[in-house]
Amino acid sequence: MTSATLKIGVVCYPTFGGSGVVATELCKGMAQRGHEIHLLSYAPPARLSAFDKRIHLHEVEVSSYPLFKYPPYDLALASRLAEVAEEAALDLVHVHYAIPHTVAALLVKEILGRDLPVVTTLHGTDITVVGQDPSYKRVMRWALRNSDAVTCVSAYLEERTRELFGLDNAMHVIPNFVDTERFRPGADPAIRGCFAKGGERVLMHVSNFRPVKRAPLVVDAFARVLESVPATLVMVGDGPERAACERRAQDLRVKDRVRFVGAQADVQNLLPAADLFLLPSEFESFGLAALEAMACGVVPVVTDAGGLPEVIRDGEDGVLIPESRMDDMGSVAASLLADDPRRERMAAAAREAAVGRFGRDGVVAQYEAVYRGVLAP
Ligand code: GMT
Repeated sequence: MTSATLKIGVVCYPTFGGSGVVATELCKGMAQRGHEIHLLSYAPPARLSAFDKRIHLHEVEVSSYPLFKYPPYDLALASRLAEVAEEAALDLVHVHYAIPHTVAALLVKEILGRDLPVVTTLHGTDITVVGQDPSYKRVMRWALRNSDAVTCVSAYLEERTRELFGLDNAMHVIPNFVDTERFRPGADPAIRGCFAKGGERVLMHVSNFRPVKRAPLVVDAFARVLESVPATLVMVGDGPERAACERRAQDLRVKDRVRFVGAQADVQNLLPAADLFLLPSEFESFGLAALEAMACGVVPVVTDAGGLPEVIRDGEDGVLIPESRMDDMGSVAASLLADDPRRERMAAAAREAAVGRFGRDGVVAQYEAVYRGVLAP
């Protein structure tokens, strides 16, 4: 069964959040290995840009009814997944982000009454934030115990999962990955020129602006940088804290130096235009956006928290700032910008790390091994 083509059902969120990005990139990687993918989501995933004959998209529609204050997405997903599993004769289902995807997939297994292995990939907030909510915790524990395999995107997340859910099942740590052909150094002069008209430095932040990202701290750090280095800050993405960032930029009188470009599907074209990437998150189970920056040869300056130290080696291919010194993010960034040879050395090491440790093919192969494992008699 090692070389047989697999029919894989994949469930994910379609948004720009990391779990949707990883799921979509993994679909592309699996399709390239010849597998047939059936991707279910409530909208086309943001990163699914080009047509691929091996990737079949199935949108999940949730109908509303006057009685439903909360339309049951999980049931609509389970119904659609059951149809697809039957019609396409799926071999297994891989869900990204446990809530509510794992429960829907386990329900389908019951509905079909046949062995349909369920692989759950935990991404972070499904364990550390949402999963801790008493409204979901017991169901989450059951879902994780009943998955045929559970994978975590970092050793940190595996440890947190064990600790928070008291699990003793085997879990696989499989890091996130980046397509280093698409994400590569070399800024488009037109894009760089549009951010740095007068040759100033470019700092960038990419996120969904959720509170855990602490995006307003990026603006604080940038204001500090401006005290000694002419620069532009590019804020990519959108979400609940974007307005707070805009206000902060106004209050600190740096608004004319900050560009809010909103959510972008082709971040691989923007990232190479940056000199530094700032991510002051409270924690990250992995920090995919930082890895994508590294692949583009952009030095990440991030919080020393969660799984980030598994991605970035402090002082070698990026900078990890301890929580107690977050106020120093601006001065750390300014000193890197003032020392080009050091920054360039780190940028080259960052690219090398992305290619060597987090390249797509090696990681996709690890997921395939998990699939083969759950299918083994
Ligand atoms: O918080 C986000 O950025 C979204 C979230 C998701 O699941 O969509 O991201 C989590 O998963 C990413 C992909 O595995 C990781 O790179 C992020 O670190 C993780 N976010 C957090 O842990 C806060």
